[in-house]
Amino acid sequence: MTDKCILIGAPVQDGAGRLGCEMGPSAYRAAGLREALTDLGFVVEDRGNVAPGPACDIVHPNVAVHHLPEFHAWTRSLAEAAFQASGEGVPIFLGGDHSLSAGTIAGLSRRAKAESREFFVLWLDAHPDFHTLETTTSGNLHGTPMAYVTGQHGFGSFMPPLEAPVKPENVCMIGLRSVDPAERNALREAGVLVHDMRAVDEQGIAPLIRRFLERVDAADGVLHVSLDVDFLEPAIAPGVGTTVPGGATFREAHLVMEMLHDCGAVRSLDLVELNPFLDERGRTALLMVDLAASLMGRRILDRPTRSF
Ligand code: B3U
Ligand code: MN
Ligand code: MN
Repeated sequence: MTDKCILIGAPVQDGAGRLGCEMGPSAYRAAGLREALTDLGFVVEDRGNVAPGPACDIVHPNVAVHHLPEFHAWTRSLAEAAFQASGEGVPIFLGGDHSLSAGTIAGLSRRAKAESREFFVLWLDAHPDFHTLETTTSGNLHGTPMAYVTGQHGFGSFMPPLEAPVKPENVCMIGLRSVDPAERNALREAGVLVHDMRAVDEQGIAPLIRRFLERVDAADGVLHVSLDVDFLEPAIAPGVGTTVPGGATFREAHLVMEMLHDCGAVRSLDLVELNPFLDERGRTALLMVDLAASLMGRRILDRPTRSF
């Protein structure tokens, strides 16, 4: 990792079913993200919040779909911001609902391609967010970014073209416990590596992560981590619109972050779905900041590096 972290606010909330994620970037700042990273020895540049690109008129035949022009506009501006920042340091995107990852991942994958590096994504979430514009029934576009960035069917004429679609087999999803039938079929057909909470319970989270990181390492790949608040057990992370019981514990989540740091391949991070309106005295924002600090190298005791 470089010694520079770039904070980029992405106050996107149109992809979610309720308001509030727009306040996420401010909550991370108030929770001391910059200070936590500075304490770890990073040079931190806060670029403020990104604005959406120019609006365009697009309507999809699936009448459930809402805020598609906004999704398009955010995806354009975030892809550009991600591409630029990833050439200069480790960008951390402060969400914002998960639709923002359509843009960040599109830009980061383009960066990896420009540098001739294999690109991998670790998706930590209760949901796979693998709906297409045709299969979503809620119409909430935070349920679609992984389908978009892996080039699934039907985005072509509605969304910005992808310069570097992500290979589905380079995506690992962990923490799933709310998967719609259309998503289940599409994940299987696309060949995404998926681990639900049953797999975590049966096998433990460390072996699942380790196996994936060994693949990233063998390919000398670069890794993007997309962390949805609802990956976590709602009892410890209540500040999110879509709580699903049975999430990752405090200890599992920190262990994942520590292993990610030790693998040395992480180049970028999304922190998404924080809804400060639903939080309790900032505790979810503070936990997400602590997890980011673990990923960026905060330790209880020294350990040999590359001990994943
Ligand atoms: N799959 C459902 C629920 C959902 C997806 N992502 C979130 N919720 N946060 C949907 O609406 O697409
Ligand atoms: Mn999500
Ligand atoms: Mn989710």
